[in-house]
Amino acid sequence: MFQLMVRLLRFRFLIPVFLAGLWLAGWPVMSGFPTPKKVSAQPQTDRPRRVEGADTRQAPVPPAATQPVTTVTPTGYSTEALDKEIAGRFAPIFIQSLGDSPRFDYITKFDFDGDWKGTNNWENAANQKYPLTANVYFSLCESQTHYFIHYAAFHPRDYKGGNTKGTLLSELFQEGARLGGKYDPTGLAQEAVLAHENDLEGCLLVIEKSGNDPQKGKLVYFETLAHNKFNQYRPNPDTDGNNALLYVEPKGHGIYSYEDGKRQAKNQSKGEMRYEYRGRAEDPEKNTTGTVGYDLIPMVSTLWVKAQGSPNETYGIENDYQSLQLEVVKPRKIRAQEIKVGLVGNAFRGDVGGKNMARPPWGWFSSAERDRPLGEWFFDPAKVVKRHYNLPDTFSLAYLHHPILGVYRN
Ligand SMILES: [Ca+2]
Ligand SMILES: [Ca+2]
Repeated sequence: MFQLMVRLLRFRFLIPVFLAGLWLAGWPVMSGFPTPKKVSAQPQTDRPRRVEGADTRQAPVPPAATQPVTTVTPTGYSTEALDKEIAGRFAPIFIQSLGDSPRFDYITKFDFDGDWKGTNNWENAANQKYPLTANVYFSLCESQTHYFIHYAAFHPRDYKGGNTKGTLLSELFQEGARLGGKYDPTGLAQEAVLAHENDLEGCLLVIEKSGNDPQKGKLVYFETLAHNKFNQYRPNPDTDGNNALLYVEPKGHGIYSYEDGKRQAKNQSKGEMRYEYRGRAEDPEKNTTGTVGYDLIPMVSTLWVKAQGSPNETYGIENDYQSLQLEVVKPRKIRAQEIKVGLVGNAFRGDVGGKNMARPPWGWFSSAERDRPLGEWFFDPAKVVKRHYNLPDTFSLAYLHHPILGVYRN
């Protein structure tokens, strides 16, 4: 007890520094955007936000297996090229707002610096010898009636709160947490000002199938992730078509549906960059048109593979997802199947502005639905979308293709 008192006294000088930091950061002025074009979804409780990376929940123990457990085989399957083609056909357009440091707002890949180490990305993002070529991650699964495609945009830095000030504040928060202090009773300050190494944000597109020809599919719903909350939308026929038009915040990189108007534009200090899928990864710093072509990278053979066998240089934290219960389409019938996932890395290794602060899509969660199993939005999007949009039973929950979980179309 005496030792604890001594430690607390030793760090008491941080309190005024921390309060001054909050004042410098302009908190609580910085907060998330109201969401445009929202559809009525399930009632959502207004719970305090939490910082990315702070979630330590375990997936609940699923019911007993009804079918033999399938081994997850993350790499190499025969229709990889088809999946990329489908993901390319419906690839969103990202309007990336540019803040004070445009280079840190360019969408790129985790290994932009030639390695899979997470702890040198903050530093290497500032090194001009590494081009931040335009890449977006994707993962596709397919039910009887729909395609579900997750897209994820990586940035080496989340610099909300500033490149220096934000990290200083983050470290003060970490120190506060280490000492057991409750310096942020609302939870809002953490989300508003924390800068950190590595940043992955994204969206989920729902495509209604028309027979087996992906070209005839139609975008019917999409959801985005911003500030630990999933936002639900229906496509706007004037702007979205089959390719959702998305707005990516500067600095913190939360994603929303794009709104034409001043509200989103007021946050950009250096204009914006339009990212369109072109099947090649262009360099925004060599671009003079304001539109840059991006390439798609499958998560299944990159981020997902690296998440097996963590902790490692890419992932600093793992989570035991245990097993999932999904409906899987087998020849001529649908079966409930238990699929073992087990230990998987679920926070990228990073050490600037706090440890392991950014998460891959299976680590994303919504503060509005904290009672749901971690990773459900990624692993079982059919069930989540059916719930969010109150869809009828004609919306299939049975997967015929889910390569991340080792389920492949016949
Ligand atoms: Ca690296
Ligand atoms: Ca972020």
